[in-house]
Amino acid sequence: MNKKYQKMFEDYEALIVKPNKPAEKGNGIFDRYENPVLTRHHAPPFWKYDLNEKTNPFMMERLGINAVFNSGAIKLNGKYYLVARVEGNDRKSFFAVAESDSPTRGFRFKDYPVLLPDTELEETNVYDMRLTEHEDGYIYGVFCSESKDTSTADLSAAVAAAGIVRTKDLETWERLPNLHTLRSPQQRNVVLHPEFIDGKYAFYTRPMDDFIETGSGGGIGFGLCDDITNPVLDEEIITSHRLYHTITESKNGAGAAPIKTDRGWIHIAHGVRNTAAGLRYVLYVFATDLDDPAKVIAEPSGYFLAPIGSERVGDVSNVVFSNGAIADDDGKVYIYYASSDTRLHVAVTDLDRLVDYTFNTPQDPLRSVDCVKQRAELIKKNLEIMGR
Ligand code: M1P
Repeated sequence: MNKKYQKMFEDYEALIVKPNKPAEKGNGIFDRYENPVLTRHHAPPFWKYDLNEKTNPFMMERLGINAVFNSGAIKLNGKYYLVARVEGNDRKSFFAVAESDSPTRGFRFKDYPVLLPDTELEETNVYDMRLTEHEDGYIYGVFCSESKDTSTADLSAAVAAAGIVRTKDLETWERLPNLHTLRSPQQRNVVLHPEFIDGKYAFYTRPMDDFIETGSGGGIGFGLCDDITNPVLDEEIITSHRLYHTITESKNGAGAAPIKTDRGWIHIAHGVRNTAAGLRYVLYVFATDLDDPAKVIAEPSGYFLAPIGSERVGDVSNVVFSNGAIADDDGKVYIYYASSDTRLHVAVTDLDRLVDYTFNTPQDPLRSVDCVKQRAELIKKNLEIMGR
Protein backbone atom coordinates (compact mmCIF):
# COMPACT_ATOMS: atom_id res chain seq x y z
CA MET A 1 0.00 0.00 0.00
CA ASN A 2 1.36 3.46 -0.81
CA LYS A 3 2.38 5.86 1.96
CA LYS A 4 -0.61 8.17 1.59
CA TYR A 5 -2.99 5.28 2.04
CA GLN A 6 -0.97 4.02 4.98
CA LYS A 7 -1.38 7.39 6.70
CA MET A 8 -5.10 7.32 5.99
CA PHE A 9 -5.45 3.91 7.62
CA GLU A 10 -3.38 5.06 10.62
CA ASP A 11 -5.65 8.09 11.07
CA TYR A 12 -8.69 5.84 10.77
CA GLU A 13 -7.32 3.46 13.45
CA ALA A 14 -6.54 6.43 15.72
CA LEU A 15 -10.14 7.64 15.37
CA ILE A 16 -11.59 4.22 16.20
CA VAL A 17 -9.55 3.86 19.42
CA LYS A 18 -9.99 7.49 20.48
CA PRO A 19 -11.00 7.71 24.16
CA ASN A 20 -14.32 9.24 25.13
CA LYS A 21 -15.51 10.63 28.43
CA PRO A 22 -18.61 12.27 29.84
CA ALA A 23 -18.78 15.97 29.14
CA GLU A 24 -18.68 18.18 32.19
CA LYS A 25 -21.89 19.83 33.36
CA GLY A 26 -24.59 17.22 33.18
CA ASN A 27 -28.15 18.21 34.14
CA GLY A 28 -28.75 15.39 36.66
CA ILE A 29 -30.91 13.60 34.11
CA PHE A 30 -28.22 12.30 31.73
CA ASP A 31 -24.60 12.95 30.79
CA ARG A 32 -23.54 13.55 27.23
CA TYR A 33 -20.24 12.07 26.05
CA GLU A 34 -17.68 14.45 24.59
CA ASN A 35 -17.06 12.82 21.22
CA PRO A 36 -19.53 11.42 18.72
CA VAL A 37 -19.50 7.59 18.62
CA LEU A 38 -19.93 7.45 14.84
CA THR A 39 -19.25 9.98 12.10
CA ARG A 40 -18.68 9.76 8.37
CA HIS A 41 -14.98 9.38 9.17
CA HIS A 42 -15.74 6.07 10.88
CA ALA A 43 -16.54 4.56 7.48
CA PRO A 44 -13.46 2.48 6.60
CA PRO A 45 -11.29 3.97 3.82
CA PHE A 46 -11.88 0.82 1.75
CA TRP A 47 -15.57 1.76 1.50
CA LYS A 48 -14.63 4.99 -0.26
CA TYR A 49 -11.33 4.74 -2.11
CA ASP A 50 -10.14 2.49 -4.89
CA LEU A 51 -6.87 1.38 -3.29
CA ASN A 52 -5.41 0.30 -6.64
CA GLU A 53 -2.84 2.92 -7.68
CA LYS A 54 -3.21 1.99 -11.35
CA THR A 55 -6.94 2.62 -11.50
CA ASN A 56 -6.86 5.47 -8.96
CA PRO A 57 -3.56 7.34 -9.51
CA PHE A 58 -4.85 10.53 -7.83
CA MET A 59 -6.06 8.72 -4.73
CA MET A 60 -9.59 10.01 -5.16
CA GLU A 61 -12.57 9.07 -3.09
CA ARG A 62 -14.71 7.18 -5.59
CA LEU A 63 -17.76 6.55 -3.42
CA GLY A 64 -17.88 9.15 -0.67
CA ILE A 65 -19.81 8.89 2.60
CA ASN A 66 -21.80 12.00 3.48
CA ALA A 67 -23.05 11.19 6.98
CA VAL A 68 -23.48 8.48 9.60
CA PHE A 69 -26.36 9.06 11.95
CA ASN A 70 -29.70 7.66 13.23
CA SER A 71 -28.81 4.26 14.62
CA GLY A 72 -30.53 1.24 16.09
CA ALA A 73 -28.69 -0.22 19.10
CA ILE A 74 -28.50 -3.55 20.87
CA LYS A 75 -26.26 -5.48 23.27
CA LEU A 76 -25.65 -9.04 22.16
CA ASN A 77 -23.31 -11.65 23.66
CA GLY A 78 -21.57 -8.99 25.74
CA LYS A 79 -20.89 -6.64 22.81
CA TYR A 80 -22.49 -3.37 21.83
CA TYR A 81 -23.89 -3.01 18.31
CA LEU A 82 -25.12 -0.02 16.38
CA VAL A 83 -27.00 -0.44 13.12
CA ALA A 84 -26.41 3.00 11.69
CA ARG A 85 -27.96 4.96 8.87
CA VAL A 86 -25.06 5.57 6.50
CA GLU A 87 -25.68 8.04 3.71
CA GLY A 88 -23.53 8.05 0.61
CA ASN A 89 -22.68 11.22 -1.31
CA ASP A 90 -25.40 10.01 -3.68
CA ARG A 91 -28.04 10.68 -0.94
CA LYS A 92 -29.01 7.04 -0.70
CA SER A 93 -28.92 5.61 2.83
CA PHE A 94 -28.10 2.05 3.81
CA PHE A 95 -27.49 0.15 7.04
CA ALA A 96 -24.16 -0.89 8.47
CA VAL A 97 -23.37 -2.70 11.70
CA ALA A 98 -20.69 -1.27 14.01
CA GLU A 99 -19.41 -3.31 16.96
CA SER A 100 -17.58 -2.41 20.16
CA ASP A 101 -16.67 -3.83 23.55
CA SER A 102 -17.64 -0.48 25.05
CA PRO A 103 -20.97 1.38 24.83
CA THR A 104 -19.33 4.79 24.44
CA ARG A 105 -16.31 4.39 22.15
CA GLY A 106 -14.47 2.05 19.81
CA PHE A 107 -17.27 1.35 17.32
CA ARG A 108 -15.88 -0.28 14.19
CA PHE A 109 -17.97 -1.08 11.13
CA LYS A 110 -18.04 -4.64 9.85
CA ASP A 111 -16.29 -4.98 6.48
CA TYR A 112 -19.52 -4.92 4.48
CA PRO A 113 -22.71 -2.91 4.97
CA VAL A 114 -25.99 -4.80 5.27
CA LEU A 115 -27.23 -5.94 1.88
CA LEU A 116 -31.00 -6.13 2.37
CA PRO A 117 -32.88 -8.78 0.41
CA ASP A 118 -34.22 -6.86 -2.60
CA THR A 119 -37.87 -7.79 -2.24
CA GLU A 120 -39.49 -4.33 -2.49
CA LEU A 121 -38.77 -3.42 -6.07
CA GLU A 122 -40.06 0.17 -5.93
CA GLU A 123 -38.00 1.00 -2.83
CA THR A 124 -35.46 3.80 -3.43
CA ASN A 125 -34.15 4.55 0.05
CA VAL A 126 -34.02 2.92 3.49
CA TYR A 127 -33.22 4.47 6.87
CA ASP A 128 -33.65 4.65 10.67
CA MET A 129 -33.71 1.04 11.78
CA ARG A 130 -35.19 0.32 15.21
CA LEU A 131 -33.98 -2.95 16.72
CA THR A 132 -36.24 -5.00 18.98
CA GLU A 133 -35.19 -8.18 20.74
CA HIS A 134 -38.59 -9.86 20.66
CA GLU A 135 -39.74 -12.60 23.02
CA ASP A 136 -40.33 -14.81 19.95
CA GLY A 137 -36.51 -15.25 19.76
CA TYR A 138 -35.76 -12.96 16.79
CA ILE A 139 -34.15 -9.55 16.66
CA TYR A 140 -36.37 -7.42 14.43
CA GLY A 141 -35.26 -4.35 12.52
CA VAL A 142 -38.08 -1.99 11.51
CA PHE A 143 -37.07 0.85 9.21
CA CYS A 144 -38.39 3.39 6.76
CA SER A 145 -38.78 2.02 3.24
CA GLU A 146 -39.20 4.94 0.87
CA SER A 147 -40.34 4.89 -2.73
CA LYS A 148 -41.33 7.44 -5.30
CA ASP A 149 -44.95 8.54 -5.31
CA THR A 150 -45.88 7.93 -8.92
CA SER A 151 -49.44 9.21 -8.49
CA THR A 152 -48.36 12.85 -8.90
CA ALA A 153 -46.17 14.90 -11.25
CA ASP A 154 -44.23 16.30 -8.25
CA LEU A 155 -40.70 14.88 -8.67
CA SER A 156 -39.96 14.93 -4.95
CA ALA A 157 -43.20 13.24 -3.85
CA ALA A 158 -42.48 10.05 -1.94
CA VAL A 159 -44.24 7.33 -0.01
CA ALA A 160 -42.92 6.14 3.34
CA ALA A 161 -43.69 2.64 4.63
CA ALA A 162 -42.30 0.45 7.38
CA GLY A 163 -39.91 -2.23 6.19
CA ILE A 164 -39.23 -5.24 8.42
CA VAL A 165 -36.24 -7.57 8.67
CA ARG A 166 -35.30 -10.13 11.27
CA THR A 167 -32.09 -11.79 12.31
CA LYS A 168 -30.56 -13.80 15.13
CA ASP A 169 -26.96 -12.70 14.71
CA LEU A 170 -26.93 -9.31 12.90
CA GLU A 171 -25.23 -11.12 9.98
CA THR A 172 -28.05 -12.86 8.13
CA TRP A 173 -31.18 -10.79 7.59
CA GLU A 174 -34.54 -12.18 6.51
CA ARG A 175 -36.82 -9.63 4.91
CA LEU A 176 -40.54 -9.75 5.69
CA PRO A 177 -43.23 -7.87 3.75
CA ASN A 178 -43.61 -4.17 4.55
CA LEU A 179 -46.14 -3.34 7.26
CA HIS A 180 -49.55 -2.58 5.83
CA THR A 181 -51.58 -0.05 7.84
CA LEU A 182 -55.14 -0.04 6.55
CA ARG A 183 -56.04 3.41 7.89
CA SER A 184 -52.81 5.36 7.28
CA PRO A 185 -51.49 6.11 3.80
CA GLN A 186 -47.90 6.61 5.01
CA GLN A 187 -45.79 5.41 7.94
CA ARG A 188 -42.45 6.35 9.43
CA ASN A 189 -40.86 5.84 12.87
CA VAL A 190 -42.44 2.43 13.37
CA VAL A 191 -41.18 0.37 16.32
CA LEU A 192 -41.97 -3.21 17.31
CA HIS A 193 -42.87 -3.75 20.99
CA PRO A 194 -40.62 -6.45 22.56
CA GLU A 195 -43.45 -8.55 24.02
CA PHE A 196 -46.63 -10.10 22.68
CA ILE A 197 -49.78 -8.22 23.67
CA ASP A 198 -52.85 -10.49 23.82
CA GLY A 199 -50.79 -13.01 21.88
CA LYS A 200 -50.18 -10.53 19.04
CA TYR A 201 -47.27 -8.50 17.72
CA ALA A 202 -47.62 -4.87 18.76
CA PHE A 203 -46.30 -1.92 16.76
CA TYR A 204 -45.87 1.75 17.62
CA THR A 205 -46.64 3.66 14.44
CA ARG A 206 -46.75 7.22 13.19
CA PRO A 207 -49.76 7.67 10.93
CA MET A 208 -49.14 10.32 8.25
CA ASP A 209 -51.22 11.75 5.44
CA ASP A 210 -48.19 12.74 3.45
CA PHE A 211 -44.42 12.13 3.28
CA ILE A 212 -43.44 15.16 5.43
CA GLU A 213 -46.65 16.29 7.12
CA THR A 214 -48.49 14.06 9.55
CA GLY A 215 -51.69 15.96 8.71
CA SER A 216 -54.58 14.29 10.51
CA GLY A 217 -52.17 11.84 12.23
CA GLY A 218 -52.68 12.71 15.90
CA GLY A 219 -49.43 11.36 17.31
CA ILE A 220 -47.70 8.07 18.02
CA GLY A 221 -50.04 5.23 17.14
CA PHE A 222 -50.31 1.67 18.45
CA GLY A 223 -51.70 -1.36 16.69
CA LEU A 224 -51.73 -5.16 16.91
CA CYS A 225 -51.03 -7.73 14.23
CA ASP A 226 -51.64 -11.47 14.27
CA ASP A 227 -48.95 -12.59 11.86
CA ILE A 228 -45.57 -10.90 11.54
CA THR A 229 -44.94 -12.66 8.22
CA ASN A 230 -48.06 -10.97 6.79
CA PRO A 231 -48.03 -7.76 8.86
CA VAL A 232 -51.29 -5.84 8.68
CA LEU A 233 -52.64 -3.32 11.20
CA ASP A 234 -56.40 -2.76 10.96
CA GLU A 235 -56.47 -0.10 13.58
CA GLU A 236 -54.10 2.33 15.25
CA ILE A 237 -54.97 4.09 18.47
CA ILE A 238 -53.03 7.18 19.53
CA THR A 239 -50.77 6.87 22.58
CA SER A 240 -48.67 10.04 22.94
CA HIS A 241 -50.59 12.88 21.30
CA ARG A 242 -49.32 15.86 19.31
CA LEU A 243 -50.41 19.00 21.15
CA TYR A 244 -50.77 22.66 20.29
CA HIS A 245 -47.88 24.88 21.38
CA THR A 246 -45.75 22.08 22.73
CA ILE A 247 -42.59 20.37 21.47
CA THR A 248 -44.75 17.87 19.53
CA GLU A 249 -47.01 20.31 17.75
CA SER A 250 -45.88 19.44 14.19
CA LYS A 251 -45.18 15.76 14.68
CA ASN A 252 -43.75 13.14 17.01
CA GLY A 253 -42.45 9.64 16.58
CA ALA A 254 -41.32 6.64 18.60
CA GLY A 255 -37.57 6.16 19.05
CA ALA A 256 -35.90 3.05 20.42
CA ALA A 257 -37.94 0.05 21.54
CA PRO A 258 -39.45 0.94 24.93
CA ILE A 259 -37.51 0.11 28.08
CA LYS A 260 -39.31 -2.05 30.65
CA THR A 261 -39.17 -0.81 34.26
CA ASP A 262 -41.19 -1.79 37.33
CA ARG A 263 -43.24 1.42 36.92
CA GLY A 264 -44.04 1.12 33.22
CA TRP A 265 -42.60 1.07 29.71
CA ILE A 266 -40.37 4.09 29.18
CA HIS A 267 -40.31 5.53 25.67
CA ILE A 268 -37.67 7.93 24.35
CA ALA A 269 -39.37 9.60 21.41
CA HIS A 270 -38.88 12.71 19.28
CA GLY A 271 -41.06 15.77 19.02
CA VAL A 272 -41.06 18.33 16.24
CA ARG A 273 -42.22 21.91 16.13
CA ASN A 274 -42.08 24.47 13.38
CA THR A 275 -40.13 27.71 13.64
CA ALA A 276 -39.28 30.59 11.30
CA ALA A 277 -35.95 28.78 10.76
CA GLY A 278 -37.58 25.46 9.94
CA LEU A 279 -38.42 22.35 11.94
CA ARG A 280 -36.82 21.80 15.34
CA TYR A 281 -36.46 18.19 16.56
CA VAL A 282 -35.97 17.34 20.24
CA LEU A 283 -36.21 14.14 22.30
CA TYR A 284 -38.90 13.66 24.90
CA VAL A 285 -39.93 10.85 27.24
CA PHE A 286 -43.22 9.26 28.17
CA ALA A 287 -44.26 6.09 29.98
CA THR A 288 -47.01 3.60 29.21
CA ASP A 289 -48.76 1.02 31.35
CA LEU A 290 -46.98 -2.32 31.78
CA ASP A 291 -50.10 -4.31 30.87
CA ASP A 292 -51.48 -1.84 28.34
CA PRO A 293 -48.50 -0.31 26.51
CA ALA A 294 -50.81 1.98 24.53
CA LYS A 295 -51.96 3.81 27.68
CA VAL A 296 -49.78 6.80 28.60
CA ILE A 297 -49.29 6.99 32.38
CA ALA A 298 -46.65 9.74 32.58
CA GLU A 299 -45.34 12.43 30.24
CA PRO A 300 -42.83 14.91 31.67
CA SER A 301 -43.16 18.47 30.49
CA GLY A 302 -41.04 19.70 27.60
CA TYR A 303 -37.97 18.13 26.10
CA PHE A 304 -35.58 15.57 27.54
CA LEU A 305 -32.68 16.39 25.22
CA ALA A 306 -32.36 19.18 22.66
CA PRO A 307 -29.57 20.09 20.24
CA ILE A 308 -26.83 22.27 21.78
CA GLY A 309 -23.58 23.81 20.50
CA SER A 310 -22.18 22.09 17.43
CA GLU A 311 -25.04 19.55 17.53
CA ARG A 312 -27.26 22.30 16.14
CA VAL A 313 -25.51 22.43 12.79
CA GLY A 314 -25.46 19.87 10.02
CA ASP A 315 -27.23 18.72 6.89
CA VAL A 316 -30.60 19.23 8.57
CA SER A 317 -29.82 21.69 11.35
CA ASN A 318 -31.54 21.99 14.75
CA VAL A 319 -32.29 18.29 14.95
CA VAL A 320 -31.68 15.57 17.50
CA PHE A 321 -33.12 12.17 16.71
CA SER A 322 -32.86 8.83 18.47
CA ASN A 323 -33.80 5.36 17.31
CA GLY A 324 -31.57 3.33 19.62
CA ALA A 325 -30.90 2.87 23.32
CA ILE A 326 -29.34 0.11 25.39
CA ALA A 327 -30.45 -0.66 28.95
CA ASP A 328 -27.33 -2.39 30.23
CA ASP A 329 -27.07 -5.16 32.83
CA ASP A 330 -25.63 -2.77 35.46
CA GLY A 331 -28.65 -0.43 35.26
CA LYS A 332 -27.00 2.16 33.00
CA VAL A 333 -28.96 3.31 29.98
CA TYR A 334 -27.12 4.47 26.86
CA ILE A 335 -29.08 6.70 24.54
CA TYR A 336 -27.70 6.97 21.03
CA TYR A 337 -28.85 10.15 19.37
CA ALA A 338 -27.86 11.82 16.14
CA SER A 339 -27.45 15.54 15.68
CA SER A 340 -28.61 17.44 12.64
CA ASP A 341 -28.73 14.30 10.46
CA THR A 342 -24.92 14.29 10.41
CA ARG A 343 -23.28 12.29 13.23
CA LEU A 344 -24.15 10.00 16.16
CA HIS A 345 -23.60 10.75 19.86
CA VAL A 346 -24.22 8.92 23.11
CA ALA A 347 -25.63 10.13 26.42
CA VAL A 348 -25.79 8.00 29.55
CA THR A 349 -28.27 7.81 32.37
CA ASP A 350 -29.53 4.93 34.50
CA LEU A 351 -32.84 3.26 35.15
CA ASP A 352 -33.32 4.93 38.55
CA ARG A 353 -32.73 8.39 37.09
CA LEU A 354 -34.89 7.68 34.06
CA VAL A 355 -37.77 6.45 36.24
CA ASP A 356 -37.41 9.44 38.58
CA TYR A 357 -37.33 11.85 35.62
CA THR A 358 -40.35 10.20 33.98
CA PHE A 359 -42.60 9.97 36.99
CA ASN A 360 -41.53 12.98 39.08
CA THR A 361 -41.13 15.69 36.46
CA PRO A 362 -44.35 17.72 36.28
CA GLN A 363 -46.55 17.55 33.18
CA ASP A 364 -46.85 20.45 30.76
CA PRO A 365 -49.80 22.57 31.97
CA LEU A 366 -50.13 23.82 28.36
CA ARG A 367 -50.67 27.54 29.16
CA SER A 368 -48.12 30.21 30.12
CA VAL A 369 -50.08 31.33 33.15
CA ASP A 370 -50.18 27.79 34.53
CA CYS A 371 -46.49 27.27 33.71
CA VAL A 372 -45.65 30.33 35.82
CA LYS A 373 -47.77 28.98 38.69
CA GLN A 374 -45.99 25.63 38.39
CA ARG A 375 -42.58 27.32 38.53
CA ALA A 376 -43.64 29.64 41.38
CA GLU A 377 -44.53 26.58 43.49
CA LEU A 378 -41.03 25.19 42.92
CA ILE A 379 -39.43 28.55 43.76
CA LYS A 380 -41.50 28.87 46.96
CA LYS A 381 -40.45 25.43 48.21
CA ASN A 382 -36.81 26.15 47.38
CA LEU A 383 -36.81 29.55 49.08
CA GLU A 384 -38.16 27.86 52.21
CA ILE A 385 -35.29 25.36 52.08
CA MET A 386 -32.89 28.29 51.59
CA GLY A 387 -34.41 30.05 54.63
CA ARG A 388 -35.81 33.04 52.70
O1 M1P B 1 -34.52 15.33 9.28
C1 M1P B 1 -34.95 15.01 10.58
C2 M1P B 1 -35.59 13.62 10.61
O2 M1P B 1 -36.71 13.63 9.74
C3 M1P B 1 -37.47 12.44 9.68
O3 M1P B 1 -38.16 12.25 10.90
P1 M1P B 1 -39.77 12.50 10.92
O4 M1P B 1 -40.34 11.37 10.17
O5 M1P B 1 -40.21 12.51 12.35
O6 M1P B 1 -39.96 13.81 10.29
C4 M1P B 1 -36.64 11.22 9.39
O7 M1P B 1 -36.32 11.23 8.03
C5 M1P B 1 -35.34 11.18 10.16
O8 M1P B 1 -34.48 10.25 9.55
C6 M1P B 1 -34.63 12.52 10.18
O9 M1P B 1 -33.57 12.46 11.11
